[in-house]
Amino acid sequence: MFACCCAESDERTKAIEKELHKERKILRRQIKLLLLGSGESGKSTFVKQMQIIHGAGEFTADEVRAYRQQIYQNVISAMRVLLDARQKLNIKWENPEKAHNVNKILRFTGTDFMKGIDFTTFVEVTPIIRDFWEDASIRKTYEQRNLFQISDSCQFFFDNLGRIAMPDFHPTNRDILFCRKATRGISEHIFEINKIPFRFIDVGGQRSQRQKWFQCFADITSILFMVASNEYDQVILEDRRTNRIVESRAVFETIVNNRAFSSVSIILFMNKCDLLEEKVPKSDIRQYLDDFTGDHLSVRDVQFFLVDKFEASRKDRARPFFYHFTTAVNTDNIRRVFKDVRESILEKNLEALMMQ
Ligand SMILES: Nc1nc2c(ncn2[C@@H]2O[C@H](COP(=O)(O)OP(=O)(O)O)[C@@H](O)[C@H]2O)c(=O)[nH]1
Ligand SMILES: [Mg+2]
Repeated sequence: MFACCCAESDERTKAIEKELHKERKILRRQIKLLLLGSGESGKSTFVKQMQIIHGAGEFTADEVRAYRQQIYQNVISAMRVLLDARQKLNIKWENPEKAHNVNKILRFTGTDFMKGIDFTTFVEVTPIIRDFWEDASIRKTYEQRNLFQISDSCQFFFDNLGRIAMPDFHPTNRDILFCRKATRGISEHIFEINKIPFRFIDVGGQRSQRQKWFQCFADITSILFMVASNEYDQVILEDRRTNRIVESRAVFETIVNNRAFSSVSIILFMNKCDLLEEKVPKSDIRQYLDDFTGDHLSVRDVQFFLVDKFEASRKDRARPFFYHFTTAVNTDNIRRVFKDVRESILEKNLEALMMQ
């Protein structure tokens, strides 16, 4: 009886070992990519692109419905910010009559946004929002947006207001890519690409969220570090004082020099190239980063200055350094860049597997 029991447990052990071996094999093959970078750099937008390129290609009906509400929220809260900023910057109304409608927008509170804005509420205020957006004083305020905190995507939504306010508005992938929703906590997304599971870990980027980052540090294949390259003339939301590039570089410095990542490849994404191109001719980088050298009107010079600035924060200069210039809302751009990234990651992973 004793022997029989042993044989049985032997069988079981073997089965468990086989199972474990299989799991380990899958885990070893799995690529785990951690997206890091400060708030609004484009991490979640990058994950949306993965869903479009390597996932279902579109968003589920529930997701689309939620994004529709979130877009209403984006529009109203951006106009709230503009109205508030106009007053603080003391920009005179071109037409003082407009002041009568201000409270119809300012009355929306954080609780309204939490509960969600429904269609009826949204269409009620759409004509007022359109009227404000066409107003010269609000445009003047918007021109000075580096002085206050407003989402980069608001112009896209204001310019598409007629379509968004239609009863049958169905957000397209493009609308969803532009939609802003701050990430809280950690979310994981798995896409199988050519039979290899890619696990993307998206985290909140603001200061209060960053202590959660270390929970995701085990078994990382690569870190994709996002930087909004257009934010050189802006300060961070958290303290409204620190230059956004200075903050982002400081975060990069702690990640890139962290011993836990000595064998992890870190790839820098200099994102928001489209917005950088618009900004460079209008806003002189030398006013904000006085160590700038080169032609301040050249987008290329600004881009390489920023890359050098991040690269210089690395203590181990012998490690390879990878970077890409990206526009995360552009699907073709991300498809091309991620193909490159994927190939280099797989190559490195294969080398690591062979060494085991
Ligand atoms: N124009 C433009 N907008 C971008 C780009 N990348 C991200 N955004 C927008 O910037 C906002 C913040 O992006 P998000 O992915 O939420 O940043 P996260 O905080 O790093 O996750 C969203 O409204 C995006 O649509 C880009 O390359 N170009
Ligand atoms: Mg996010």
